[in-house]
Amino acid sequence: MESTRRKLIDFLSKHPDDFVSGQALSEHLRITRSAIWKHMKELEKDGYIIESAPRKGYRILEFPDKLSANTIQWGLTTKWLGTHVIFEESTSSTQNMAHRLAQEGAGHGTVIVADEQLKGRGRLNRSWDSKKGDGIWMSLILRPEIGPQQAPQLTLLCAVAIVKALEQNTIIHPKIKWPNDIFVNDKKLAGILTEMQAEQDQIQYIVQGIGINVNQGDADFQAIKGNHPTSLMLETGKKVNRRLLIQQILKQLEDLYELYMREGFSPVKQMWEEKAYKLGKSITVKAKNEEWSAVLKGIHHDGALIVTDEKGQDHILYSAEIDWKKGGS
Ligand code: BTX
Repeated sequence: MESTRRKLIDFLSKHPDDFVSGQALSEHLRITRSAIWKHMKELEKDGYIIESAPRKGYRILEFPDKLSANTIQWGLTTKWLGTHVIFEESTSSTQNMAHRLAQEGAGHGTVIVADEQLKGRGRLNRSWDSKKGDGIWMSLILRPEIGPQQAPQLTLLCAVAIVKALEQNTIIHPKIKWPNDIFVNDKKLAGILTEMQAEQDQIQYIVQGIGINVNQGDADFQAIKGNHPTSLMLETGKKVNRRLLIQQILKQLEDLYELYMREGFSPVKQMWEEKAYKLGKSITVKAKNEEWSAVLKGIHHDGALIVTDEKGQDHILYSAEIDWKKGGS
């Protein structure tokens, strides 16, 4: 049933501006025309707006922004990332769900998406505001064959994939703030939370959380302290379709992940540095209860941050907060 609907969407998507006749659909899918009609009605329940015209057939007028496991999977062009999608209207955190599912054996590439998180979280247990219906709140289960010390590279890889998908889908050109944030016009648009379960030298699984503000307005951000938050709608002036963006992020992520597995971190490092926020600029480093000024130089081959202090000495930082307000440009 579901695979028929998926084929139906795929077929109609290939003719975005034209009507496709009931006869052509029925021949392509090898089902009756009345079965086609019933499937169209089901698609409308999932939020598709379908125009049907006598003697012409059907065409999709609008793809749904409404998220469901089906709408995320239909039209998804990945090979393994998202072959299993779990969708919840509301959950405490997709990270928690992903950990539970991974412990129960969920496979590499499982994707968990929620329309709302009641206890979304960022790094160091900071809270992540996850308003209903307006953002992308999702976690991926990955089982990479890499050492635990390489896991931070996946945060950087994920950030590059998100930026590429945003550039493909919108007019903005976001930047990546090490280690896990996406910024646009000096405001925080998205964050990544990579959590790992490992034993000795082996990763059991990684849960990669992605939070992107999509259609919030200014009023939605009043309770958020710290960096100025922003959304895609605030930056682009129009609503952005979350389903399409999720599909593009998953596709970019899968492609980059495969490149990383084939060629290592080096190509990802290069792409990351091209999109890096404040590269070559003055920043403030906050680490181990100290604050000092430095210039952001780049990332190390293992994903750590390289900064140059005021005496010209390079430092490799594995965990630190970077800020730029006191650091000047
Ligand atoms: P982070 O620790 O870099 O950012 C958390 C900080 O960002 C908060 O302390 C607050 O100042 C600010 N903040 C909170 N909510 C927002 C928001 N919506 N937009 C901008 N700034 C905000 C970043 O952590 C990693 C976030 C990952 C979120 C995803 S959503 C899906 C998955 N599930 C889950 O619980 N977390 C991840």
